[in-house]
This record gives sequence, C-alpha cells and structure tokens, in this order.
Amino acid sequence: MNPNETIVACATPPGYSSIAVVRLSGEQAVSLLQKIFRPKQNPETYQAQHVYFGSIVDPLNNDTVDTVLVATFPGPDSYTGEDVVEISCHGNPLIVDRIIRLLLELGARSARRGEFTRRALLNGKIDLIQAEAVLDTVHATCERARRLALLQYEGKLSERIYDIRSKIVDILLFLEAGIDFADEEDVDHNPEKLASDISSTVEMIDELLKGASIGMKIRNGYKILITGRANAGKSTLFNRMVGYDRAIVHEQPGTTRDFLEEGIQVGDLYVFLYDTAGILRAAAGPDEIAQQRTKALIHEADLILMMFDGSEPMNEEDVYLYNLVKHKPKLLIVNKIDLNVRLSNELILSDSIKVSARTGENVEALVESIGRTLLSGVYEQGVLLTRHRHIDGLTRARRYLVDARNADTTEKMAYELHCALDEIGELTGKVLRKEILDRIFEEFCIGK
Ligand SMILES: Nc1nc2c(ncn2[C@@H]2O[C@H](COP(=O)(O)OP(=O)(O)O)[C@@H](O)[C@H]2O)c(=O)[nH]1
Ligand SMILES: [Mg+2]
Repeated sequence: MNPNETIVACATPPGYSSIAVVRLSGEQAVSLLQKIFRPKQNPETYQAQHVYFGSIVDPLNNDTVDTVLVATFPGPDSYTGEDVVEISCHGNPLIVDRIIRLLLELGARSARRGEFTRRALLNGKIDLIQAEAVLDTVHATCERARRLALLQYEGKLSERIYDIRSKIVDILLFLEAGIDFADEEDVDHNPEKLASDISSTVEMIDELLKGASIGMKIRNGYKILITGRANAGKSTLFNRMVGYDRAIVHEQPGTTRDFLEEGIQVGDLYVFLYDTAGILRAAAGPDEIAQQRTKALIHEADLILMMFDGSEPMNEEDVYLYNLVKHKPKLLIVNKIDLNVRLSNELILSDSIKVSARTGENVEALVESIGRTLLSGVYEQGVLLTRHRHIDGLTRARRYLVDARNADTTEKMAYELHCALDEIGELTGKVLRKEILDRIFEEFCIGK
C-alpha cells in the first residue's frame, strides 16, 4: 500500500438512496476533483470544511454526470490526516460507479477495506483502539454498545492504557538510572518502591480486566435462554419477547425440538434469546438430541429464564430442571397466571415473576427485570474493554509486570518491563504489526 496514492471509494451502502457519498483521500484529492467538478461559483481555493455546489462532468466528452455537493477537508485536519474530498451525489449505482470510474481513470486507486481508517491510524490521527471503535460505532447493536464505542473513539479507553504505559516508563527510568549509575552512591535502587510501583500498575490493569467480560457482552450480545418443562409456555413467551410468531406454539408437549435464536433489544442492551425444548429426565431419539442441545446452551447462557407452569402443581421434571440450572444466574417465572394457580411451592411463588405469556400480563415487568439483572454487575466506570485483543494484550502485559516484580536482577526486571511496554504498544498500535492491522481492517467495509 503506497501512502502517496490517492484512494477513492463509495462510503455509503450500495443500492438506491437519496444521496451517496464518494470519498477521496490523498495528495491528489483536490486536483483530481478539479478535473471533474464544475462548481457553480469558482472558489479561489478549496477551503477546510466548506461545501461547494456544482456538477460532475466527464472531461473527455463534457457529459454532465450529476449535480453534486462537494465538501473539502485539507490535511492534516481531516479524518485520514490527508487531503480528503467528499462528493455527495444522487444515490444511484450508475452515478456512483461513473464518478468512481472517472477518478480511477485520472489516477486514483480503489480503496481497500478500512483503508481510510488505516491511513488515519498511520498518520497518527487515531490509535488502534480508536480505529476498532470506528468499526464498533458502525456496527453497534444497542445503545450501550454505541455509547461504549463512542467513549473508545473519543480516546477514553486509550487514556487509561496510556496511563499504564507512562507508569511503566517511569519505573523503567527510575530503574535504569539505578542500573547506569549503580556505583554512584546517591542513586538508591529502593526495591520496595519498585515493587510497590509495579504492583500499583498491575492493579490498574486488573481494574480494566475486571470489567472486560461485561464490555464484551455489551458489544457482542448477552445469551438468555428460556427453559422449563414441556408445555410451560416457553415458546409463547419467546414469541411475545421477539415480537412475532417465530416459534410454533402447541398444546402437544415436545413441539419445540431444535432451539430457536433471535436477537432482540432488552432496554439498552442487545440479547440473543433462545427458545429450547423442555428437558425430560428420560428422553430417547430426537428428544434426547434436543435435550443435549438445551443442556449445552444452558451451560453457555448468561441468564436463564426458568419457567414454571402456574396452572399445574410442581412435578419431578420441574425439580430436575431446577437442579440443572441451580448454579446459573437466573430469573424464576411462573406462567399462565390467567388460569387458576395450582402451583403451591412457596419458595418459587415468592421468588418469581408472575406472567401470562398468552395475554402479555406482566411481561414488560419481566423484560425490565432482565435488563436490571444483566447490568447488576456493571459499575458505571464508563470505559470497558470490549475485545479479546484488549484482554489478551493487557493480560500478557500483566504477566510481564508480575515477572518483573519477581525478577532477581535489575537487568531482568528492566527486560520484563520493556516486554510489558511492547505489549501495551501493540495494543494501542504504537508498535505496528502488519498481520494485526490486516486482521483488524479486514472487518471493515470499503469506504470506511
Ligand atoms: N392459559 C395460558 N396458556 C398458555 C400460556 N402460555 C402458553 N400457553 C399455552 O400452553 C401450551 C404450550 O405452550 P408453548 O408455548 O408451546 O409451551 P412450551 O412447550 O413450553 O414451548 C399452548 O397451548 C399455549 O397456548 C399462558 O400464559 N396462559
Ligand atoms: Mg416450545
């Protein structure tokens, strides 16, 4: 990838729309524009963050392609740090393709996936965590994920990581002064201070790692599973929460075999809701397979909705199932409260949410309580780690710090601290590794 090349791509989705945006970035962005753009009023120069009205004209035959608005962002105060031009044309693929083709013929190159953001990274406009946050902003599936992505894009998570970095740098400076001037009397190694400084750096990392599993769930979605004996009304509740008749509901037990999965919003969270086959203690054939799947899902789920049929006394199946999910985070639900209640277990009656999946009574309260339960572990610290890459990088840095604290020579300690710094550098993209960049930007769309 040659950074001197000027790249071009459509930044809006393919297809028909009221407008589409063609984006250019690089040294020739403005001169290429000038070859195809006839502004209504000729500007002396294209100024920063100004919009110009005019037409795109094919320079070969003077054919007008479209009337457009052009915005110009001279570097370095642009998204990529280079000269950027955005052409807003009418959203017809014929027009978009024609404009891009003209620019390619004049010497631009098609942008690769995420190349605009990659240039922003290489030009020091953003770091790697912020680049990932651009992607997360575009793909956020719930309000909370969007807010987390925005905080990361604004650099809030990076700040925390730079704090850790500068702490390690300080320790290294202190230590290396000790190594370099070991024979001078006034420099004291002070091993207690070193150990306690390293420990407090480890604590800063632990603080971030603590919230990581929640950050990952907010970004990727929680898994919630409805379980309960056959005919309790699981599929009826599933349909109500999903908002349409997704699952077959029938009075015949064993109607649901393959589990069903749907992504839904619960408050400001995104959740994968699963409807499963009821579990019988003894099952054979396809029922047995269905139940193995249910058990595997129970294992993976972040929250179980354990449903009892309120119109029936408890039976052995209920007890068996309850024991299966005993150790999981769960909410107990008593369903069918539109009928006479014949369930008499005091503990379950007092500790459960009573609903009618059929009439919808109290289902809203259930949904609210799901949201509260999922977020009960979230302390409002704002920034959270949201990717395996973040967790892995910090975990490795932490390991080096612990090794540094245990090192028996100052040289070894310095070595371990440098390794920790490298890990942090890789996390923020200050140390660039091509494979890592390729992997990250592969997820981007073209034009971002
Ligand atoms: N009266 C009443 N019947 C319900 C309720 N929820 C489900 N049912 C009925 O119970 C039967 C089994 O429902 P279904 O959702 O298929 O149960 P599943 O086997 O747990 O998935 C169907 O006939 C439903 O119409 C409810 O809240 N009240
Ligand atoms: Mg069912």
